[in-house]
Order: sequence, then structure tokens, then C-alpha cells
Amino acid sequence: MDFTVLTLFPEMFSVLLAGGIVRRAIEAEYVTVEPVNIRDFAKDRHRTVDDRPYGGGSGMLMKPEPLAEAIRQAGKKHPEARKILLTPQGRLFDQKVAGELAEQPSVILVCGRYEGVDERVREHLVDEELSIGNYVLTGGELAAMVIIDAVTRLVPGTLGSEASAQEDSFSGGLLEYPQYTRPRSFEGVDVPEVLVSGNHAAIKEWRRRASLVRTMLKRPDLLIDQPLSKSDMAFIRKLQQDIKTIMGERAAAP
Ligand code: 4FV
Repeated sequence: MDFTVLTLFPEMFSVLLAGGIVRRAIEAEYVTVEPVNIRDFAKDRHRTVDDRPYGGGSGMLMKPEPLAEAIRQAGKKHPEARKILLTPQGRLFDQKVAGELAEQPSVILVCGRYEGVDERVREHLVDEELSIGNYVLTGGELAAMVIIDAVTRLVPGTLGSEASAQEDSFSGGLLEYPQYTRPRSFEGVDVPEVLVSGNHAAIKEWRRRASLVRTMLKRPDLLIDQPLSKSDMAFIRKLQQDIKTIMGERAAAP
């Protein structure tokens, strides 16, 4: 999978490419990441990439010409690439979108700066807009890095075992179950007995229930359209009943 990143700060990506799973994925040629400097496509003597907004207003905007040229050059190199503009106005990036992108042969990530980009770039030169969250960044670069990181780990082969991607939070729709490693007892807190029992069916059930409880407590919104088995539903109903009983006893207590 090829990532082309159009940015005014290509050097920012050296950190992402310097270590960890992304670096290993690049070395193993599962992915390529090519930062491209948009300023290289500015034709004037001062290599200008920004200008004041028509109609007045604060701040500067990215000019359409250098951006258009950069997008077209990258598109020539990767004709099948999906062109994505990072912007707070975009579709919210999540694990599902990450899965979609991981199936693409190639994406071109366009990083805005200043107050944003000329509207004609958004309208005519990109396939879609993505946002990593409802807040305003100083540039799209960090959003591009988040997307490269989250997508790279879903590219087959990068994680070493596909299983771990499937067990992720959100990939199964629920939050991930609690995990423990050695020591068996840490500061007086022991690892749950079932996890050292070797009884894989019991471990599987414990983990499923732990995910359900954790999701109910922390992200009940995720349960709305989550397919749940009969035993999941029975477990949740029992939990709700227990909670009702406890609250009832508390209310009755003097
Ligand atoms: C952003 C986000 C974001 C807006 C103006 C860059 C900034 C500046 N990108 N998710 N949230 N972009 O805030 O993706 O050009």
C-alpha cells in the first residue's frame, strides 16, 4: 500500500517513519510513505503557497495552483490512488474507515495549513475529506500521521499475526477486554484466576463478558448497532438485574 503525503512540512514525517510498526512495514515493503513538499510546485520566484482570503477575514489560505499541481503529479504516479483532504469538515475517521483504506492500493493525503485550502481544491481535486476529530489543528500533518499509523497496522502482514488486528478495540465493535502479563501478582493485585487456568473456553467467555461490561460502562453507544449473541443478551440482562437489585437495596438501606 502506497501513501503519498502532500505537505509544507515533509520533515515532520521522519519521526513516524523512524521506528515501530510503520518503519518495520516499510522495511518489509508492505507499505511505502512518500512525503512531498507542496512548495516544490509553486512556480513564482518567492515560491508562494498562501494568500489572503477574498472577501477579507483573518489568516491566510493555501493557494490552489501549487496544490493542484502537487495533487496531479502524485495522481500521475499513482493513478488508482484515493485523494483525501484532511479537514475538520471531513467524515470522522474511525476503525471502520481505517479498514476501508487498508484495502486501497494507494492513497494521497493532502495536508492543509493556515486557515485551510482554496475551496476549488476541495470541490474539484480530492475524492473525499476525512477528520480525525472535532477540534482544529494547525495543520493536517498530525491527522495524516494518525491515519498512516492506524491503516498500516491493518495492512496484511504488518502486525505479524492478523489475529491481533481482529481482537482490537472497535474491530469487533466492542472495547477490548482487560489484558495482563507477568508478574502474576503486582503490588498485591493478582491476575484473574481464569486467565492462568488454561481453560480456553472459560477464558474466551471471561474476555467476552469483560468486553461487554467495559463497553456498557465506557461506551454504551457502541452497543446500539452491535450484533450480540443470545448468551451476550442473557449476560447483559442479568447484569442489569443485579444493578437494579443493588440500587434497590441501597435505596432501602437506612
Ligand atoms: C484536521 C482535523 C484539522 C484545519 C485548518 C489544518 C486543520 C488547518 N484535519 N482532522 N481536525 N485541520 O484540524 O483533520 O489547515
